[in-house]
Amino acid sequence: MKVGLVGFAGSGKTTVFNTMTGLVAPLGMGGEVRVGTVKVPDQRIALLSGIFSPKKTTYAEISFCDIPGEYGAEKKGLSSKALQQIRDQEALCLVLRDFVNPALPDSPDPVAELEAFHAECVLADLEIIERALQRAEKERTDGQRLAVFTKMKVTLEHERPLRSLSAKELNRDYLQGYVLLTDRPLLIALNRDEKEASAAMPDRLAARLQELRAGGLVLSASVEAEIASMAAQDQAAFLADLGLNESALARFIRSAYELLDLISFFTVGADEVRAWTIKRGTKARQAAGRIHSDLERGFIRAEVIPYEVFLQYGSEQAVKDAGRLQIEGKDYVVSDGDILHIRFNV
Ligand SMILES: Nc1nc2c(ncn2[C@@H]2O[C@H](COP(=O)(O)OP(=O)(O)O)[C@@H](O)[C@H]2O)c(=O)[nH]1
Ligand SMILES: [Mg+2]
Repeated sequence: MKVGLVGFAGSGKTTVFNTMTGLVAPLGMGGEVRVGTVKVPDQRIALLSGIFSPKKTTYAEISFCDIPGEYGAEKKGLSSKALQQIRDQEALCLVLRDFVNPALPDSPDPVAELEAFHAECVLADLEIIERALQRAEKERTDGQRLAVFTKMKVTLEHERPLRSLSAKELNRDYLQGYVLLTDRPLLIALNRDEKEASAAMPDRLAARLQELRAGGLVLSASVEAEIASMAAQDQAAFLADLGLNESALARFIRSAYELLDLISFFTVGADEVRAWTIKRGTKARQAAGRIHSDLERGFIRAEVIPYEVFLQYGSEQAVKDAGRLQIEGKDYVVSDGDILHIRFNV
């Protein structure tokens, strides 16, 4: 999964980036685009790896891209350079400043920052949609295409994000090739002062996030970045001191999976124990395609052991002996934690 960190200069994007990736990119205004990748911690993979002792253990990965923002009279969060970077990102994480930054003249106002960012994204999308509509009208494209773009235009004119439209309301097949900001899944990181790190998201902000169909989490990036640089055994104690029981990375990953409706399935064996990330609702055949296109093309059946069942019996053989191995066809909907073995023939 690729996540782009966006927001105004001085909101703490690079600090969040360092927290998440364990890297030490320099802080301060401006800065360069940076990418860092982290493994998605998963106890289930750790345990399976312990049982199979494979040559290789592969966790799912998230890559973070630190996209510099701007700050100034116009309060522009997105430079044209930033817009280009966003093209590649599957989800955006907007970092909002809720702490006093001595380098900036005004006091924190995260709600205002959110509104400014949203307004900017709506305008950018509207520009694209209006141009596409003009072209479609000139070329007398089919009515369906016109209807899709008109629907989007009206939605944006009401300052609503495109992500608020369901798949039923909006046929996104027509949107391929367009970079639409308000259609990207959005996660808000409310970046706070250390003292407030464990306090809940304010109601007003939480309500607004719901309207915008965005996910949210609260963190104190500068403290978390410090924790991330500590030895593992000291980290838990520091988190507890702050009234937290989980690192920002762990919470971030959970929120992002929820927001994007992602789950994991596993493949196991002597060669490799591996986690694969898919959308909830993915069927066995498409899931097989994540592993290799041959497995999708020549799919015969999936042998499935839910993780809990595997734990209960301790080995694949014991699961089979107990008659608990599930034999599933191409339309089986994969569940979170399924251990899959794909039978195929090409
Ligand atoms: N008090 C406090 N300061 C922070 C926090 N996060 C970042 N900062 C400080 O804010 C300044 C700007 O942070 P930076 O990550 O460079 O912001 P960016 O411009 O969005 O990348 C730095 O001096 C950070 O140390 C936070 O959670 N609390
Ligand atoms: Mg920065």
